[in-house]
Amino acid sequence: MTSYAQSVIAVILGGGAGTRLYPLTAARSKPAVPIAGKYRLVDIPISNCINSNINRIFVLTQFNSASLNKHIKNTYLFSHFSSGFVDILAAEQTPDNAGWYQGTADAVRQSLRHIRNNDFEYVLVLSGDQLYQMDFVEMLDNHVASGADLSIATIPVAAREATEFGIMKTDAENNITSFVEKPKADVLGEWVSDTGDEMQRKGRVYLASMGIYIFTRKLMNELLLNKFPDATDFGKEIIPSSISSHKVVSYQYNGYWTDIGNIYSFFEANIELTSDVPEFNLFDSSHPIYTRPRMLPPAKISGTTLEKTVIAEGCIVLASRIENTLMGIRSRVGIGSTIVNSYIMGNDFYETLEQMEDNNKEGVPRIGIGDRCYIKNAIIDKNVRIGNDVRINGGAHLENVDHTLYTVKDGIVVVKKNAVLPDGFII
Ligand code: ADQ
Ligand code: ADP
Repeated sequence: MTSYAQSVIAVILGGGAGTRLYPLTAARSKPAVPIAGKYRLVDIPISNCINSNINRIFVLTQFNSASLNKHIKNTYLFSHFSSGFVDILAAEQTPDNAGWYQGTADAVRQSLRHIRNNDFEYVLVLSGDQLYQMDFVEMLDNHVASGADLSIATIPVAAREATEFGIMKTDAENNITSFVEKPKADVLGEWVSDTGDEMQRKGRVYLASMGIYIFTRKLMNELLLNKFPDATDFGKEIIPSSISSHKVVSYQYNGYWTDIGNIYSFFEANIELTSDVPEFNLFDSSHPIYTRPRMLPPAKISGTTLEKTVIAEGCIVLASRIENTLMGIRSRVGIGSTIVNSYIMGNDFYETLEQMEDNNKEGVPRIGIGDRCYIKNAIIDKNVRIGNDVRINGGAHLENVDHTLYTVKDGIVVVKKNAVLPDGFII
């Protein structure tokens, strides 16, 4: 069977202003946000591409952080004999452009001059903030076989989520006949689709856009440059306006897929990885998730009761109890501490004994989490220093707040990168 993967350029939308994942995006670009203990957000779409034999990939980002560059450069090294690359295209000032990408379509439009230097037939547009393992080859085959100009990957969702997505209706041949971006709850009744028996039983009767698009090259140029040269968004403008004039096809996907673009969904998706059989399967050797190899030592644990806990390499754990928690690379937890329902991102480095001694003299806690701490419903960003007897009790009882050291969003406490929480600190 012919593979069309060689004719595809993938474009990963690396993030807008980054407010929804704040404070995780305060000091780094969104694609560089750590996820699942040892990966970065951008590893998910890149791995899906590589596993689908699509290896020419652009990552569009608002700013080009040193950490994103280092990660991409050190991870995605293709052989000299391959045409593969992963290139970061940061929004840039040019004589006819003020700077930032104004939206998803504007980001792709501004990047066309780089994308166009390649030989390709199809452009695969992906979001940078979703957790899923999808084979794009099937979607591509469907795109070609159906003669589509534009294909949109779709997933059935329930009413609760339908207002956050682009919702569409299709005809018997899966052609999209109408599309509304993020409909209000009171009009949802008009948007019910036949999504199949199994989905219907679960109440998932709305066909949502996954924000994953395949454009034929000709249509991409036509829409972005000629027809809608001022449109900034795919979901709000380009897609609703192109349905009537072009063949726009729905490719329904029924696997696990979740948007992780805000703190609540990001937290949930990470904690879900600690369940007995997580829906996102990191142990699937046919769809591995790639990341930077770090050559870290194995994790060392002593005196700890572990319940549904995922521990990355390089950790040193002396806690008394850890439950429903994801511990990222090089995490350190002191004696007698308890951690429940939390994502500890870990650390970028170990301290030397001299550094620890110097810090101790100045009353600065060691990197990681100290002794006798209690942490619940929290995300602890990288390189945080939490002293002894610190209590962080996240939950619905907390109001949203943005403190210099931490943020509370939807009951989840996010301790900011590099924050220092002195002994006895209480949230
Ligand atoms: P949203 O995710 O709400 O809906 P949007 O905010 O446009 O749409 O983001 C799409 C992707 O592009 C995200 O990964 C985001 O980070 C990135 N992005 C946003 N602005 C960007 C910019 N200026 N530069 C670079 N990247 C940017 C979209 C569709 C819906 C669909 C959902 C599915 O519009 O129809 O249902 O995705 O998640
Ligand atoms: P983030 O994960 O938040 O994006 P970066 O990738 O920018 O962080 O930073 C990680 C790198 O920074 C690590 O590889 C580490 O080498 C280096 N680093 C950061 N802080 C320190 C420090 N205090 N001492 C030594 N190395 C550090």
